[in-house]
Amino acid sequence: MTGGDDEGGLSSSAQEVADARGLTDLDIQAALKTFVPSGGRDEYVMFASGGHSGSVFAIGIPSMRILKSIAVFTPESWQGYGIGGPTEAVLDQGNYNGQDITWGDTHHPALSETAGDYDGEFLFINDKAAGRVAVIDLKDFETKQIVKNPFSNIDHGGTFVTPDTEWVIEGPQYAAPLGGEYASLDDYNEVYRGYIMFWKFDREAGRIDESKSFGMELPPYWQDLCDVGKLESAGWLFCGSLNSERATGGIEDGNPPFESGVSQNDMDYLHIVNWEKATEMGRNASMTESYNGMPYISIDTAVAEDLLFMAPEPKSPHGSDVTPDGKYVIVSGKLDPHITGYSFENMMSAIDSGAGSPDPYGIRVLPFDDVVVAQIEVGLGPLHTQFGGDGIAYTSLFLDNAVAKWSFGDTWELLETIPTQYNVGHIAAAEGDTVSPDGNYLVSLNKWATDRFQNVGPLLPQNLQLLDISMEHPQVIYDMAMGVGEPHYAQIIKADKLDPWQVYPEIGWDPHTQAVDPDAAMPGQERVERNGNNVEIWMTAIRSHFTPENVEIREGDNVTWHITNIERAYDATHGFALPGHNVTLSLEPGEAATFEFVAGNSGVFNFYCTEFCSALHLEMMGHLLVQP
Ligand code: CUK
Ligand code: CUA
Repeated sequence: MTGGDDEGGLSSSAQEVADARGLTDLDIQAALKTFVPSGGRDEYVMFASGGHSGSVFAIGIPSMRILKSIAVFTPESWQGYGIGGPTEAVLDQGNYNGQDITWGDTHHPALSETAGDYDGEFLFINDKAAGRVAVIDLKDFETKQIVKNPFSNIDHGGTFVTPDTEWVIEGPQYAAPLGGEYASLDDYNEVYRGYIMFWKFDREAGRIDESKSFGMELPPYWQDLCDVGKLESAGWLFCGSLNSERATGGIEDGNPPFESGVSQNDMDYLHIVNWEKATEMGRNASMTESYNGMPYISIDTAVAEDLLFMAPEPKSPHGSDVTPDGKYVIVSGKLDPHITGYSFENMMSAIDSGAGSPDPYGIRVLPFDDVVVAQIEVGLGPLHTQFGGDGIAYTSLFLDNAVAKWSFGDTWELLETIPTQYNVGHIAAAEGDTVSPDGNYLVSLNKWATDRFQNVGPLLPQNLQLLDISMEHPQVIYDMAMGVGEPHYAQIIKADKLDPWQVYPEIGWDPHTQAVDPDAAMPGQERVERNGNNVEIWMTAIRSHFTPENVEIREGDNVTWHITNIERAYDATHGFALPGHNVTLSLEPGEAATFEFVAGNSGVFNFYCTEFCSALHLEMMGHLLVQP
């Protein structure tokens, strides 16, 4: 608080501001908790998926300011991502069926972990729309790799990582025949499947190694959110599912619509997978099948090798979340007002004792009563659970517009519900998926904003609400309009665990290889070389000119253009826009890029710098002259 004359109050001038703006005492407290002074820093960074924007957003906490959008599956001109420059090759990795895929639906970001704790090095994100996973390097907050699930064109339950990030796991969702090939819905039970992918992560290379990755076949139950075990449950993973009915829809033919067809049974199946054991055989040709060169473990092998078990879970579950101590898996049923707590220890005893009976695919379903330790009625529409440390958990209540706070471990009970506005999907707690959550902030990622913001037309932003959960009775302390994409999940990392570069380490840096590009244009070596119809250009950029400034070529030339920002100053980014050729680059200090094109049209094209980099930024331009 600003020093006031009256005990504990605001100084008269601050009080005048509060009075003039009609702020209550709670408003003032919320403002003081979330205000970060000019030039100050946030304590945490939240990485929120951007839904069908195909991006990821880095957001400061507690200020709730967007610090950066990270283009992943969708081209973004501001970052020069996927528009003419070298990052087109990153996007192209995700193409399939002979099509350029230029959008994605990001759902579940996963920060890399070391010993179950976020280490701030990498971020992984899935694309539900195409069954893809991307790797973002947190050295420069840029997307480095996209891998395509060879078995499935859709995913959902990932990404999540094993406690030391040896594996990035991509969980499935809607079932389809292997590789997305055709099969009639009449053959649903026999042919349609889910495929969970185990992507091997090579931390040294900063890439997923497809040659060491594999999949596992699962029944067509619509696997949903997954989480990986930790500490006591290390080596195992858990995925909910929501269509044990194996409904195939067809409202147009008089069948029950999916919304009721997949919700007729009282129980669905929590999938319990021994991932550690699976990784021992995932690349073993005698233990696996293969599709398009990628091995996968069949259901039969998974059953025979004790890799896959199930437990019943109440109606239409959504989230499956492992407690920080690894002892329990928490499941929320969308159509069940309870959270259900499963004990990992009990699962292991049930597995060892041989209890349970097989599902139609021969997978042993453990008896519900043997593995469940508690059920708490928390409210309507429970979806996702997060943890606050010390046996405290929070579950989003979509239908109740609230977050339930409850305790687990010694006593399982509902403590209170905290209203949020409105229709909360995921929630994210500070360091919430680690072995030691911080218990101070929680963000409610609300699907509907309705009446919370200025009307900006019929497409509304989402409403991200920051809650102070260190209070005895947690409260919303900030509403952030998320007007650039619908976040599904988010993870929140302590800001001081992130250590990104300020500028690229050396001049001529290729962010794709994270090394100096041997072909990079270097200061003093700028030139244009012609070899027949092939023209190669080495250009540098520094405040406030390109060298060379004018480039003369001929129609039909094959052009290879290298350009390097040779600045060493913090924040001295230059853009490079080449009108008429669909090229836009963002060149951060030190960064080198190469792009190629065929000079299709004669004419004069004014290229220019798109970042207002200096007082003479407008002079930072040049001519591409293409002779007829
Ligand atoms: S899902 Cu979106 S609210 Cu994709 Cu994690 Cu639950
Ligand atoms: Cu460089 Cu503007």
